[in-house]
Amino acid sequence: MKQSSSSEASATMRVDYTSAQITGRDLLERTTRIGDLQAVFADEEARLELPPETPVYRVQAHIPAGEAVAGALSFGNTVIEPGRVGDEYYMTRGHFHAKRDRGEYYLGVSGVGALILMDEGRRTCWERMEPGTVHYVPGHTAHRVANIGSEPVSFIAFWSSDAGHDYATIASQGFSARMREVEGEPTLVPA
Ligand code: PAN
Ligand code: ZN
Repeated sequence: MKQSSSSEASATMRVDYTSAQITGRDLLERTTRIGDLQAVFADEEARLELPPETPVYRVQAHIPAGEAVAGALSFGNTVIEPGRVGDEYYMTRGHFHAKRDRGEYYLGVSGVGALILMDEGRRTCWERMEPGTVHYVPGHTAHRVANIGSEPVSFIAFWSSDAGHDYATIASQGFSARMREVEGEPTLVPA
């Protein structure tokens, strides 16, 4: 009788590296629309002029161990449509991780994006995201992505399952700078 065995198991998930679309089971999916983004963009009047059902970004997430297990990893995608609210590019809501020391990787898949990073001293910088770029979001750093191109922006993210998302701090204090179109160029403008 054999003491041990080995066998090939097939991967249960796949990623399309042209669109970041994930297929497989146990995927959470969420679409965030203009109507969900109250007070996120500077020009609230311009936001209210857009149809509230307009999709801004969608996320797929695979969190196999749930969100409470230290050491477990999750991954997902984000696809942000091109567009602007006033002169500010469509972007994600943005957050700190609730467990502040948890970092994250973002991998650019399609389109041209701006990863906006803000540390706890409210120092803000940005990195251009393009197909193939790799971005490390350190702990203690708020992060959001703006679509600064004319095609959808997509990226894949990997994070600690127990990181948690603190949206409240950004909702009350915002980022210290915003990605706006200034003279035709994406520009990080102090808020
Ligand atoms: C990402 C983000 C995703 C959507 O998966 O959750 O880009 O952005 P908001 O969560 O700010 O709406 C991530 O950073 N996870 O930790
Ligand atoms: Zn995050």
